[in-house]
Amino acid sequence: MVELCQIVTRLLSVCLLVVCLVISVPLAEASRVRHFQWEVKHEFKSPDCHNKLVITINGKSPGPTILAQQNDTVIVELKNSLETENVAIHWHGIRQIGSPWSDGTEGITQCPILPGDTFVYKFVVDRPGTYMYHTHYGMQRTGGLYGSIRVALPDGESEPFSYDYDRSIILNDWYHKSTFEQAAGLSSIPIVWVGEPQVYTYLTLFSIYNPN
Ligand SMILES: [Cu+2]
Repeated sequence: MVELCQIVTRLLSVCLLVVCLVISVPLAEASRVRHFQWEVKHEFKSPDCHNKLVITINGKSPGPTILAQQNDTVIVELKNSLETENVAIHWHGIRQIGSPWSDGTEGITQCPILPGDTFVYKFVVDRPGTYMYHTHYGMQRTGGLYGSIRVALPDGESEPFSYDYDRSIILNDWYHKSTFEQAAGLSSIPIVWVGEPQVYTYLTLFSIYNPN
């Protein structure tokens, strides 16, 4: 009788293990790794027909949109090709659970990325939504170093509302004076103000969301 009990107990354990494996395999496959290689550099651009020095990611400002699904791992290999400036990117709204060193708050969670250096950011996007990333060094945001992160629900899940399309818009003040002139002016005594932005809403539309 005791032996029978042991056999039944072992069989139940094996069954439980199989059930756990069957459940966990699809969960593990559901999240993906989204790998990006970015190069940050200065380039002359004229988004409003006025040529000026802009900070780009892979030739673009705003930078590329990160498209992912909930629980995906995002890896960004960031090369700093600015000639004389450090850089760090903060992923605004991403909780960085278990990855505080990828938060991008230069001087707090990481050393700045020096010119010529590459740093690898790796984090999980654990909540769906639209987020922003931006530089966390000096006044580089005014120079155009930012972009969007869009995290969709996992496959098979849908939002509790309906809509016809989904687009993101980034608005930013756009100054014709350089970030260096602004920074030097703001820290001067008396203060030197470069004036109001030449374009109040620097607008970028992204296409209909398709993370796959
Ligand atoms: Cu922020």
